[in-house]
Amino acid sequence: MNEQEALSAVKEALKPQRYEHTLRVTETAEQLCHVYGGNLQKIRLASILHDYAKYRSASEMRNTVKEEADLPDQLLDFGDELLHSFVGAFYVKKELGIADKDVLQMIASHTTGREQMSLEEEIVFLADYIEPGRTFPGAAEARKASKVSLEAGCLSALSQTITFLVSKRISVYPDTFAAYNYYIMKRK
Ligand code: DGI
Ligand code: FE
Ligand code: FE
Repeated sequence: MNEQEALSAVKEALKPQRYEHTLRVTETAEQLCHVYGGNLQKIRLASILHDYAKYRSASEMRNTVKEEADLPDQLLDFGDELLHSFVGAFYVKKELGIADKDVLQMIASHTTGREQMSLEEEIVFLADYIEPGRTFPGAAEARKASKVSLEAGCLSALSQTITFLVSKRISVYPDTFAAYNYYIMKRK
């Protein structure tokens, strides 16, 4: 599947606002790639497809998790908001025929992050958080940190996500904590 085909597929799957977000994530990821390196073609394809499952119903995604051995059952115990990343990678493979493991991994980890993300995963994870349409308090801090290093950017995004979830008394997925700890321990 080439970029144009991926763009048509997501345009069909997403609402206009979400499609615009997707384009901004792709542009932001490309800019990060120019600074930090990585495979631009894979980064762009994963960015285009990262929110492919955003509007699938929670019940459909939960059923997919139950049926697919590759998707961890513990996903069912955390908020349905995070399902679209893990399940999205599965749908993109099954429905769009994307076989590239690096691209699928970038989609799967874009919401929670994880320990030892690849350079490309870090870029998509961060671009999703700092794209210019993100106006929440804290996006500016993460943008600033992203100019220092990819690790600093990811740490900023992760710590702010955890703080946000805790303030709303929402459960935090273990990968999110693991990613946060990973970047804290990697510092200095
Ligand atoms: O899909 P986007 O809106 O572009 O952004 P995203 O993929 O980062 O999804 C954001 C949502 O995911 C938001 O509702 C918070 C939720 N989320 C992120 N990390 C976690 C989480 N929810 C839970 N329960 N646990 C997490 O660790
Ligand atoms: Fe998302
Ligand atoms: Fe997104």
